[in-house]
Amino acid sequence: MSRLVVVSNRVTLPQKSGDAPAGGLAVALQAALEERGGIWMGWSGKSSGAKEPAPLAMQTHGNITYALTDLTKTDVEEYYHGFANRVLWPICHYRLDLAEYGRKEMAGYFRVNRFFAHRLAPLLREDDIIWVHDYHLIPLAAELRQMGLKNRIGFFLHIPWPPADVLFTMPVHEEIMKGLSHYDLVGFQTDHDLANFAGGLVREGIGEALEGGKLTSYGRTFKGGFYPIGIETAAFADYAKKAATNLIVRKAKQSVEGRDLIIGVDRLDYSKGITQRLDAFEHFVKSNPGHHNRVTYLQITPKSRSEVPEYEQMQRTVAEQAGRVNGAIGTVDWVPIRYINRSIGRPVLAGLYRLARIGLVTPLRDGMNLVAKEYVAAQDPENPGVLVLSRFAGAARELRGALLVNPYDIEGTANAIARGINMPLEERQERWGRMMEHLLEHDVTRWCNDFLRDLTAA
Ligand code: ADQ
Repeated sequence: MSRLVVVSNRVTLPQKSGDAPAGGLAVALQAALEERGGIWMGWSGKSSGAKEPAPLAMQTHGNITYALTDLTKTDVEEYYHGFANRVLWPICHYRLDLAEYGRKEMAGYFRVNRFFAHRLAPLLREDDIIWVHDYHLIPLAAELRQMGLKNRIGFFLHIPWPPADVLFTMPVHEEIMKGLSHYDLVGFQTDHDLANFAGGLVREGIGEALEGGKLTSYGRTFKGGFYPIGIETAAFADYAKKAATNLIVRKAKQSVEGRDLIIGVDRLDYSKGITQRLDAFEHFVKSNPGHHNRVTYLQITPKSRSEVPEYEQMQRTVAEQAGRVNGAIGTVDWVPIRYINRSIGRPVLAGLYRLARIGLVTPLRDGMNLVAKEYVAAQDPENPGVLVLSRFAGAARELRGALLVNPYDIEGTANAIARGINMPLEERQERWGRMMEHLLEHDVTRWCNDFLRDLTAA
């Protein structure tokens, strides 16, 4: 079996004893690397003012070597905050209005990808299989090919791929599409993202979709596929079951005694639709007086990307909105919204999902959304809760037992909350059973194996 080399913007180092367990994606990639032997390369998260970052820092654990590179401050500003998070992220989430193009940032993005390629190449063997992750590193294969590398290289995009009319507003869209044609396999979360990508190639007159999932553009033939990412379903269900004895989960349970809990868990990001969701909750309470003082909405949202102005602004907006709604509908003995800005370990998170009667997952656009899957996996089969899910999350194409909503439709989402809270046990069990069966079969290990199987065969 060939050695596997994973490249991603950030690397998850192995857990030390006593650490909270890592997320499913990291665990699955580490397992694949351990089995085949391999390297995981990425940015260390550190930056310095030096012109040239320090040499790669290498750590070997078992069969895996972790290769971490620092970046310069300018690199981080231009490549990471600049182009990746202020151009590609909004464009891929259909937010043309938030994209900020700058020549400097675009150049920085391609420069850092070249830098990654130069740091990676000396570590590679001829028959290594290389798996590149996500929007930060789209041009990496082109840079490696330029250096003469013939290895099999696959790419997986964790976020959505937009339709041509959205993508083409980006000045360097052609270079980005060209970058993808240097891979042997390009994987998306859903058939919809793949169709958008193939449609863009055809629209621009630079490529064609052939039989058997093959695509051709810029004189290269490569494979396009969709691989909906899963979670560590069985392990997560187990955390949830065992969490009943956890002190934090017990305290949370006590504190919502006699009320239905609604839970939202998201990184603070405009794509997650948090403000629309708070509006929908407020509308639900106002239009269902019978539920006054009978529901608690817990929104757990660790801050992210605070260096980007839109995110900093959003932190203020959401906090103010939660305060305003609590002021408007709360009473002396009822705080309707609990808004928490911290990260929570997976076993406790699983326990909190299990306490919640409704999992409210309403992104405006999301590649997949793992929270939706975690919420389902955490439920008690005897008394499962209801998933209210945005139709614009990749997960909506799989989780057919959810109540699907349009997150822009505040009243529609409020109605779905009401329907979920009033749903009879039998219907909840039937819907949950269908989703859980799917999640057990399509877990993150299967996702990883499916992608690697197709990459090996590509
Ligand atoms: P994200 O945008 O980060 O991922 P998501 O899929 O929901 O979105 O994953 C978030 C993860 O962070 C979940 O595992 C969740 O449990 C965890 N998390 C969120 N808030 C937390 C908190 N307060 N404490 C602890 N953990 C928390 C990107 C894409 C998604 C895609 C994934 C994987 O945007 O669409 O599903 O990658 O491919």
